[in-house]
Amino acid sequence: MKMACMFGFSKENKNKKDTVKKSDKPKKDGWIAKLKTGLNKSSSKLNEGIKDIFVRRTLDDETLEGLEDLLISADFGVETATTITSTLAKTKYDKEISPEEIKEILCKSIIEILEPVAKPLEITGEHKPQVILMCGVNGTGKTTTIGKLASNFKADGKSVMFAACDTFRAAAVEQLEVWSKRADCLIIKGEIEADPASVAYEAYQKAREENIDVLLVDTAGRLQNKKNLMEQLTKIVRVIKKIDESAPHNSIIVLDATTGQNANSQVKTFGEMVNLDGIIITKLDGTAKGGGVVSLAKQFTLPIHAIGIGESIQDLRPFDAKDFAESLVG
Ligand SMILES: Nc1nc2c(ncn2[C@@H]2O[C@H](COP(=O)(O)OP(=O)(O)OP(=O)(O)O)[C@@H](O)[C@H]2O)c(=O)[nH]1
Ligand SMILES: [Mg+2]
Repeated sequence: MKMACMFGFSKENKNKKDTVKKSDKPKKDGWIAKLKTGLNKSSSKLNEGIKDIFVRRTLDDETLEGLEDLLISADFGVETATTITSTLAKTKYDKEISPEEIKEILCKSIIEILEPVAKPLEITGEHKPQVILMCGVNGTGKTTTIGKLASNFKADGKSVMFAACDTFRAAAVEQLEVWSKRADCLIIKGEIEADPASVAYEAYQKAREENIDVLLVDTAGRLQNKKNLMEQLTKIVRVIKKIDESAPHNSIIVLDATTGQNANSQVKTFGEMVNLDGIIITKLDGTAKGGGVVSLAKQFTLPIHAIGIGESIQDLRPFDAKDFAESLVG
């Protein structure tokens, strides 16, 4: 079952959770409903647009162009929009086509783009601790996502530690402390305005001494154009590497789904600073720009590990291509 191995759970736990498959069903319905609500704006736009364009029911240059424009305006990005419309043109050009058929083909194309990147975040056991660095611009949901991840790892029997490397604001450390209590895990923090890299170093050493399974490193939100802050992020990575060259074992960018196309530039800039190897998308329960997720998948082919669909501890789910595409197309 998807939920069981979503964040790389152990075999025993997988089996244990598999046995509760049936009782999980209502929960799944619940979060899909949340996802659908979040994607409602995007899916209404797509549905109304498709209905308007295909009123004449033939796929020709004009309708194709209309569809391409619609996809671009729905945040899919030019490249994705062109790919989808040319796939459609190959099989259906000059043929009669209904809005329902368009939706079906669109859904299939989206699944094809998303499926290769829908990969769970795995705790492999290869490194102890597995160091997971979380980064991103201000307010995307890094700290909250760390709390949610920790809760999942703990439920799977892993020991978890937080490194509070957002040392700019006292409130940031306090927020992470609240999550450490909720998820029942350890936290290492420095003095306020301490060098975040030194906190990361200390936490990593402590986690090794205590044989911790997962070290989650919370960093301050930073705008891509703030050079010194971006350099500070690379310093955190450099210092972590002094302990183990292969760490951090995951560098994840947290993106806010309501941002749309700007998320692509965030991935690009952070990717120049740290070796990003995964994405988590939050706020898909809000008024998300769902097309943006497809655009991200197409442009970067980075794994999308999970999605946030609310503010509470249980509101993090594995990214499922089919569920997402179906909710987006409506
Ligand atoms: N609706 C919704 N809200 C979320 C989600 N994830 C986070 N939030 C909210 O977004 C706000 C910012 O979350 P934080 O976790 O503080 O974000 P951050 O990236 O750590 O912020 P900085 O440290 O200031 O950069 C909080 O109010 C969270 O509750 C989500 O999936 N859905
Ligand atoms: Mg934070």
